[in-house]
This record gives sequence, C-alpha cells and structure tokens, in this order.
Amino acid sequence: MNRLLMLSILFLQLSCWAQSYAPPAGQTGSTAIHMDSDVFTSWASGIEVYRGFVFIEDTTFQANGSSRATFGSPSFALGKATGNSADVVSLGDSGVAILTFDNPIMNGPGFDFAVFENSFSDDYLEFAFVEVSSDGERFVRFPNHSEVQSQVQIHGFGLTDTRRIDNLAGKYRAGFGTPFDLEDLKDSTSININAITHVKVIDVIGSIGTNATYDSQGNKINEPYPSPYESGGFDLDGVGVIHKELNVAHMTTEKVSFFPNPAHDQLYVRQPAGRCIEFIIYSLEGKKVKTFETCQPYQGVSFRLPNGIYYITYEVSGVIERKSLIISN
Ligand SMILES: [Ca+2]
Ligand SMILES: [Ca+2]
Ligand SMILES: [Ca+2]
Repeated sequence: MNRLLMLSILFLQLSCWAQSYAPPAGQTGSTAIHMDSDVFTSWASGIEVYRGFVFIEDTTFQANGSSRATFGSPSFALGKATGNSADVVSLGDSGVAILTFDNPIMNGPGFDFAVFENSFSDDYLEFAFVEVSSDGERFVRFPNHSEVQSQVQIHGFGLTDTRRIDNLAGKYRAGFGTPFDLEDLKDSTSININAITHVKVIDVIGSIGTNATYDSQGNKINEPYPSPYESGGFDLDGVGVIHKELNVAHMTTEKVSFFPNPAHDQLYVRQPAGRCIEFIIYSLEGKKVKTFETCQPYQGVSFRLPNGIYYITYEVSGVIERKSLIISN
C-alpha cells in the first residue's frame, strides 16, 4: 500500500471517529452544569406538555393503557432540577414541553439557561431539540449537530458518545444540565434574545427509519429507539435560568451582585441597567489593589489577584456598600 493511500484511509477513519464536542460531566472541557451551581438564578415556573406516542411507528401501541407517554406530571419539570429519575415528565416520541419563567431570559456572558434530563449514565442518552421565543408564537431552534453514525439503529438501551452531539438537550447525566447560549441566535429576527419568555423542548425521536428527526445540517439523529414505554422519550427534569432580565421597574432595591465568589480570574457583575458603577477592591489590610467600572447589566471583568479575602466597595444611589470577595486560584 502506498503512503498516500495509507494516509487517506487513516484520514477517513479519523473522520469516522470524529468527536468534536464537549465530553461528559466532570471531564475537562465539559460544559455540563450541576443543578446546585449558583450560576442558576431561577427555574421554569410554568409548563404546557403535549405528550408524544410511546411508539410512533404504531400509534395504536399502548403502554400503561395509553398510546402516549404518561410517566410523571408536567409540574415535575418546574422548579429546581432534582436529578431524581422519578421527578421528570416523559415526553414520548416527538413530544413537546413549553416552559415559561417569572422573568424573561436574556443573553448575558456565556451560557444563559440549561436543560436537565434524567439519564442514569454518561452514555445512555436521549436528546431533545431546544427552541426559544419572545412571544410564545414564533420559536427559533438552536442550531444543533449529531456526528453519530446513522447507518445502524441504536436500539433500546444502546449507548452514545456525547462528544458527538452539540446543542441538543440531554447531553449529560441526571443532575447536570446541558447549557445553551442565546448568542447562537443573535441573527434571528423573529425573537429578542434579551427577552426570551418561552423555551420549547422537543423530543428527538431517534429512529433512522421513516420517522427520523434531523439535525440542523440534515443528518438523521440516531439515538435509542424504540422506547415503547410509558416513560418513553425525553425525560424533562427542569430548566434552569442563568441570565434573567432585570426588570428595572420592579427593582425596589438597586441590587448589585457578583459571581462566582470565590472567584478565580473572572468576576461577573450584575447591576441595575442604565448606569455605570465604579468598583474598588481592597486587600484585608485596606490597600487598594484594583479598580474597574461596569456599565452593563451583566458584565465580566478579568483580573489576577493572589489567593485571599478582599473587600469590594461601590456606590449606588449615594450609598457606599462593601462586600467580601474571595480569590481562589
Ligand atoms: Ca449568552
Ligand atoms: Ca427519543
Ligand atoms: Ca424535576
């Protein structure tokens, strides 16, 4: 075999093995966010569910006396995700959940919300498309991609390498959310990415046959199918909001907050809209070590400080406030 041929075969094999996307929760480079993370500021507070069939190829097929998924109650997807496999609503084949929130979701720095499923492992994965809307009428789908082969059906309890999946909910095991960044949809004209009122979660059927569902690039998405049970389809545990719109009219106290704390080399500041605030960081000894100004409702600030406890001070409406800030590198 000549060298060129060998190289081409190697290249072909490498492309078949492509694993382009974030790995399972806990591994370096994973985007999974644990349900207890303090990045979450609120959770879905309203829901409508349209259950899908337990077996879309035979719509007379019944599980637990119904041709549609019945497991769980829609309200099980409200409030904080629990990671408990029984605290979910099962959508069935191509079933849909539409969630609403007390405050609209906005496009802050990085990820803006996350969807939780109840998988018991890193590689038994059921997926869902995610769409958002600013009026409950016009929805836009997050661009998504599956690199999973679509020649051989992944059956019942077959496994999937999550590194082959991008921007579909369900990438991670129970207790870990798949995050979405509204920045991905910044060119969409039918929604306002700073005022998202509805999140729609739509079960990926998973069949590579006549009922196939497709990713944004036209590939069939191959995932465990069929799952003709009352608990078939995507199992929605919760939707956590990271960046929510600050409704200035509702702000009785003009709150300023920081996260994360302890911080490493980046601090995000939330503050009332429409003003600039100067922040001063002092060491415990009272030495000024850093000043910065923020003018956005959510803004990230990068800096390097030695490990330790600091004070951060700022003035809002004539009142000087002081908070402690821990740096842990
Ligand atoms: Ca964002
Ligand atoms: Ca499915
Ligand atoms: Ca739940």
